[in-house]
Amino acid sequence: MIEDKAEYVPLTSFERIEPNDMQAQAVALRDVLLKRRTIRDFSNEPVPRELIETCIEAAGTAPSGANHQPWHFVAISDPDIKRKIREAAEEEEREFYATRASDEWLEALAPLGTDDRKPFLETAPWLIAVFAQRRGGVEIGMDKKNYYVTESVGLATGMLITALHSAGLGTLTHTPAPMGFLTDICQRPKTEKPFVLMVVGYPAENVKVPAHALIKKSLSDISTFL
Ligand code: IYR
Repeated sequence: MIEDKAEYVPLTSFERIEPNDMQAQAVALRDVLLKRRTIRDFSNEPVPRELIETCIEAAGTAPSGANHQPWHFVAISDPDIKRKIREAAEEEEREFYATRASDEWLEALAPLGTDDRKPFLETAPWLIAVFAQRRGGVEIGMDKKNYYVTESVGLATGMLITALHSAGLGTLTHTPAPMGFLTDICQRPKTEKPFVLMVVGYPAENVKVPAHALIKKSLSDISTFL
């Protein structure tokens, strides 16, 4: 019994849903998630800090390797810092689109219509830089090896996107490559790796999304039941 090896406490938070309601709940959440679109054109309308804080708390509930919670979220609304991030990201992106990206990569991106201009990094009210911690531990101040860091931070980022979307916000999952500049600008330790830069806010009026993004694989494409 694992209970003999470690301290266990009763599970008090699990709530059983009426069997009749379970499918309806699953359908309702699926339909909420089906409405999420990545957007690249943001309104400058402010978003309350408390909403961002709550969504980060939701992200922080993700499962993680050995429960080390190897993530740190830097939420940025300061216009000067957003400008610095835009300038650094655009510099990297100019390199990327001009020389670094392979032809195959550029071909894959063509239907999205992206390029090296990233004005949304200043327009959007919030940027959330997500960092992955190679070392840490179950409590702040520890310096132990973390495990399954990429998987854990990926899960937390997915939950962050879900929380932001369900709170009525639009997002862009942005990965300027390389993202090293975020470590300096956000003043994070070198043992943390920038993972993703989430752009958060309301969509600009009459925003459009690439038709390419509406291609969704079906249940039978993405799953096998044995
Ligand atoms: N980071 C670049 C390129 C880019 C790469 C992928 I993969 C995308 O899905 C979208 C963009 C940019 O942000 O433009």
